[in-house]
Amino acid sequence: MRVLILGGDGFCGWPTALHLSAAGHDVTIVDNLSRRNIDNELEVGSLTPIRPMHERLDVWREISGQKMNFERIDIAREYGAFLALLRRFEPDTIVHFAEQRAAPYSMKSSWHKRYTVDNNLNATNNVLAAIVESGSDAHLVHLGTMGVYGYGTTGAKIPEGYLNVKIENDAGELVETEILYPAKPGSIYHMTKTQDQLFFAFYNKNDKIRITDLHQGIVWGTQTSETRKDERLINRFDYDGDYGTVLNRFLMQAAVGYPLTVHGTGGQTRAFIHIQDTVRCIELAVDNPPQKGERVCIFNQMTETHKVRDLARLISDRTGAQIANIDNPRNEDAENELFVENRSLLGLGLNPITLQDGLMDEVVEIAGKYADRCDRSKIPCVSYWSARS
Ligand code: NAD
Ligand code: USQ
Repeated sequence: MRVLILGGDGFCGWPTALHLSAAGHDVTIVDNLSRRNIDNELEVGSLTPIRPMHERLDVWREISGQKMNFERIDIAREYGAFLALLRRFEPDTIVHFAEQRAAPYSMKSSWHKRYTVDNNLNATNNVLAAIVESGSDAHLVHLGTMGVYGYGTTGAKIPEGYLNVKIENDAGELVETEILYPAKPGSIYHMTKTQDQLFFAFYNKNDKIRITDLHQGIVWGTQTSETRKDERLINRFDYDGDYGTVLNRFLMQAAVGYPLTVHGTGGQTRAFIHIQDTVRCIELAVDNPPQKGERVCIFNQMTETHKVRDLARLISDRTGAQIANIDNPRNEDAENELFVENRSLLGLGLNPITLQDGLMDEVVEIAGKYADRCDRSKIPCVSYWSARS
């Protein structure tokens, strides 16, 4: 298949591009390198020494014999260039990662809120509009988030995107219907993902675009079987207070001797998936497109749930790291439960990697190896959801 990877220079996009190329697909990466520019803005960098895009592609060609192309396009702003690429490349599948993905970054200031909304909503709408205008029949696979469902505790399992409800009509009868699960975003970033869902529902109904929306949990780990092949293919590792996600941050903090930064009581329950499973899930989605006319296919892409404090305890017990409970910079429930339906991807053949599989040790090892690249002053999360006096 010809596959376009939008956001293919990023943490999930790069290993996915490698994995799909290794599987024999003809892959072209699109990225505007905004994530690397945000590193410059925040004066921080990936803990791992990621290489420039053209070096990455040259090394991959050298060791695999597979050629991937790269197009530097801002899909939120350069609509004409993206449309021309769709016409030229005629992809069978488009995998869309190209959004600003950090909740703390999206809440830093009004500028960051406006940038995140502008970038993410225009990126998704441009992709959909270009598919229609080019007459493409490409299957769009989008990386969404578990965060669209919110983190309240209902006691019920969160379904895969849709909810059956009964509404009382004027005659007092109960009418059954199906709706998108009510959106409950916890940050401006998560809010853009809830809006993406409406774009997908509309273009799917109006233009019959085939769409798979993967509601992914927090990704942990850094290496996949392809990125491990050569140090120059190494994936990025975000550890700073804006982009670092909780489990990778704790593993890295343990490696450099920094007390684990548990927000509040650590009673927040979240969904997790290892990066190797991320690339496998995307491959499963690419290989199993919906039929023309089928509603948007929504899969919950996660393999396990954990409370933040349990992760901290687990890592502390393994490594001897200290735990520091700090004031929560976010506006979120201090405690929540989370039960998630995830049978679709399991049914397609996903064999989940879990925290017990020894991969945590690999992350600690990598973090230890590159510890001298860590700027400890960038570890605290200083993006606040509400103004502080
Ligand atoms: P990332 O920031 O590392 O990668 C995103 C890539 O998209 C970057 O390389 C960036 O330069 C590019 N990009 C952003 N805006 C663009 C634009 N307008 N035009 C072209 N390229 C653009 O993020 P990631 O962690 O790889 O996440 C990828 C996707 O997966 C995101 O949409 C995110 O919401 C979703 N997701 C990530 C996680 C996670 O834990 N990392 C979890 C759930 C969902
Ligand atoms: N947390 C800590 N200490 C830290 C960092 C985070 O206790 O040092 C807590 C946060 O307060 C939060 C939880 O850990 O309760 C998760 O935070 P996170 O930064 O790991 O994840 P989040 O902001 O939700 O965002 C990440 C990705 C995003 C993706 C989302 C999936 O950055 O792109 O959409 O995970 S999900 O969480 O399922 O919505």
